[in-house]
Amino acid sequence: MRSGFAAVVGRPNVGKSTLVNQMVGSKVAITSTRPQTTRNVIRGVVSGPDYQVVLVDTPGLHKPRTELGARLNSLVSRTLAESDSVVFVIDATAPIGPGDRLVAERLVESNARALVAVNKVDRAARTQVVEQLLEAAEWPFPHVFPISAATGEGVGALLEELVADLPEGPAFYPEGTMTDQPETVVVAEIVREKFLDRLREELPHSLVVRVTDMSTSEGGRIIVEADVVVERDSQMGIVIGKGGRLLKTAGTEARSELEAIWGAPVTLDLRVVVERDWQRRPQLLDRLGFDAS
Ligand SMILES: Nc1nc2c(ncn2[C@@H]2O[C@H](COP(=O)(O)OP(=O)(O)OP(=O)(O)O)[C@@H](O)[C@H]2O)c(=O)[nH]1
Ligand SMILES: [Mg+2]
Repeated sequence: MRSGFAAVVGRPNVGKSTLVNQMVGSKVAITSTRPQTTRNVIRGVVSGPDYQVVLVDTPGLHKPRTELGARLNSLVSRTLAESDSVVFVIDATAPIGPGDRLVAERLVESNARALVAVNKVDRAARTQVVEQLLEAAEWPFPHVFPISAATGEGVGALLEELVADLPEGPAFYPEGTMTDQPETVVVAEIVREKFLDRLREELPHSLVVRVTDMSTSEGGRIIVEADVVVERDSQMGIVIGKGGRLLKTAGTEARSELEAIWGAPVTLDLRVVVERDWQRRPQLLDRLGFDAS
């Protein structure tokens, strides 16, 4: 049996979480068109007859501007230090830039044997993909794979190489496990996802969701209460939307997804609250579950 932990790293928005979901075969991490969607380390488990790879999805590495950003970056460093291997994801639809080079440098510094995944080939021109592959091949990493995390193209070959690189070891999770996240976190993330693509500019970053209560009624209905936390009074109205429309649409979508997962009726009670500048305040970050390094 081969087993181990593989960190999935890269700059924001390159498709790390989409890749983890594709490899696990189930949605364990939320995704969006907004950079910095992922804000904690999420483990997705891929089990085969003679292997278990624990993929560790990480927040996109970036130049931090807030206390939150700094905490997210140090989370990535710690994950790298604890991993057996690394998948370094870049985006074929945009030229390799300073953001990607920053990640490459960090990987070289930490002596990681990274597999480079050139992602989103389904949306890139052939010449663009070839150019990226050539450029990525100049980094001192052993393999470069063209993939599409969205369609699954090339993902099998990447997984095969990842497994071949793993040390001999036991399974870390029981068969059938797909993620290590507590249910309240999964629920909060699903709710947050429904807002992300609908919000503009800085607002996606200002949003955090906290499940405050979960219970099951006698009839088997699951009742979830959650706070949708923003940073400023002015953001409250935007999140609620005209006549409550945005809150309602996002809430309905989240509720349907939860009903599909649980196979039970769900009541989702969302409350919008303001916690001023939570991204910059260490105590609030602690309370919202973002560990300090
Ligand atoms: N066309 C296409 N789109 C993709 C592919 N992979 C990811 N995307 C899209 O790219 C966007 C970002 O994907 P995510 O998986 O959230 O990216 P991420 O790297 O996890 O982003 P952060 O968590 O913010 O660092 C989403 O809109 C995805 O649907 C792909 O292979 N093809
Ligand atoms: Mg992500």
